[in-house]
Amino acid sequence: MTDREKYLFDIQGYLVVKNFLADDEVARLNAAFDANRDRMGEDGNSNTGKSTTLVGAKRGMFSGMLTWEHPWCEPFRDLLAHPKAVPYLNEMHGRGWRMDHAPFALFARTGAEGLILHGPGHHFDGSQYYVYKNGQMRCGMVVFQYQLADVNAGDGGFCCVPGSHKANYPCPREIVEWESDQELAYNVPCKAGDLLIFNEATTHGTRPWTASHERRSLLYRYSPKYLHFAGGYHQTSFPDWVDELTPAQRAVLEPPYIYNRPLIEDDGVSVVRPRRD
Ligand SMILES: O=C(O)CCC(=O)C(=O)O
Repeated sequence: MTDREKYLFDIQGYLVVKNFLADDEVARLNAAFDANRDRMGEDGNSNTGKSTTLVGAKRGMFSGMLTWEHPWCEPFRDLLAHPKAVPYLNEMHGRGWRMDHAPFALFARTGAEGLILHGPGHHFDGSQYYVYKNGQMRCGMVVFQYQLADVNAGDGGFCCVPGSHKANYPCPREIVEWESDQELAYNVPCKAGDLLIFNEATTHGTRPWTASHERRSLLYRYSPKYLHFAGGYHQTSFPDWVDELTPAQRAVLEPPYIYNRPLIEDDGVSVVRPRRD
């Protein structure tokens, strides 16, 4: 993570890493979704509150991609410990972090609804936070959102209030519901292949999708090694398919604990198991 990236993430609460995925990685992920279109369900997290501006058709959602049959699961498994992502996670969480929730993808067509702004705001929440101490940042859960289609300014999709991971006052309801000060909910432009990283403590949500092309965003969430935010892979025994993963990918699926934990080195491949780190 460069000094520029650290600065931007620190003041904004989010960061765009341009051209993170190569064209062939984007193509493999999109091909997997296209081949499994019938598995798309409705967004289970739909919440527009009492907003009149966020309403629309339900968004599409994919989940369970890690368990799809070969070859479709493969591009999703490759993202678990992507060698380019590992240095960002080591910087944000310190060494030792893990996948939180199962990955899912948000798809939207013109007229799809938005989602109210959320995030802990002024409360200290031990699972969603941002702190800077002793020359280093530490984050609660962070989200890696891979864009598989362009998001132009104003298209809709992910939005956030930049800098709000350091907010002191609660976000007023009319802003949460996108009824006032709409420009505050910044719709972050990206190109297909870009990676948008945001801290879950940054006030964020979704703006209704207005573009004629489809929204395709793929989300992986990571928490520090001692923390689990939501249900998912916090099992004490792994499912059989985990044997097909590399040691680094398996390390990402470990349950929350510290002592004798497998830690992924910055090269994204080597795994070490120090007694304490
Ligand atoms: O990208 C989006 O549409 C919103 C995602 C979101 O709210 C979340 O990941 O918590």
